[in-house]
Amino acid sequence: FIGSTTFEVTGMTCAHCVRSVTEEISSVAGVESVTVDLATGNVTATASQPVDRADIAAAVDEAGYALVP
Ligand code: 9UX
Repeated sequence: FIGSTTFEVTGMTCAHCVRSVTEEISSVAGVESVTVDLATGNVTATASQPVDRADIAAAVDEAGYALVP
């Protein structure tokens, strides 16, 4: 994706979860900002260069959570 995209992430239950997911996704090359809504699991990421969705999924997995397909 490029621009702004919203993903759904399951398993986040606290502010530490939000921090972990935010940091992992932020480390993906090309990602410029990450916003997480804990209540809904919605994660909005922005990128100014193409980012592969699979890299986001891998980052979410690395943090210990799951990206809804
Ligand atoms: Mo958010 Mo935890 O936990 O073990 S980081 S519930």
